[in-house]
Amino acid sequence: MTKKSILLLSGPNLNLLGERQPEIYGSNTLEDLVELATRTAQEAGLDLVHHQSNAEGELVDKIQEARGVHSAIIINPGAFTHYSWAIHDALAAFEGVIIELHLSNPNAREPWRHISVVAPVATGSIVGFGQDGYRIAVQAAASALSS
Ligand code: CA2
Repeated sequence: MTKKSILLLSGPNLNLLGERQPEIYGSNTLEDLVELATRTAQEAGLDLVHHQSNAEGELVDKIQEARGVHSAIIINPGAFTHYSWAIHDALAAFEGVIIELHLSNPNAREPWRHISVVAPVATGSIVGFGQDGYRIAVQAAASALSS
């Protein structure tokens, strides 16, 4: 049987992690977080592919291309979380497990961050656990895929 795989998607500005605002997002770089997620996936017997983009259309393309290829999508959509109906619609067309992931807890921040247009089409959301969220999200995807 072929190995199941997870697509990890990172939205705008997450490539700047580790450079600014460590009090909100921690001091790890995106590379550190991807390494943690990859290691956790390997422990669960899953492959993991990562893609970061600052462009909404590129993220939509990656979500569309994931159909029939990846079993789960873990997505930190960055600020697109709060208004991208294009990402919402693309995720709604994906038949596998979808996990929304945030380093911070947007619900405890500015009011405009309290809305997520991704949450309604996600299997579940993991927010506020900092870097641990990347491990927890992969474990949650692995568990959902095995049930
Ligand atoms: O908490 C999260 O993971 C967020 O998705 C991060 C987004 C934010 O817009 C969401 O509301 C919550 C922002 C990512 C930008 O990260 C930066 C990191 C360092 C310097 C500047 C931005």
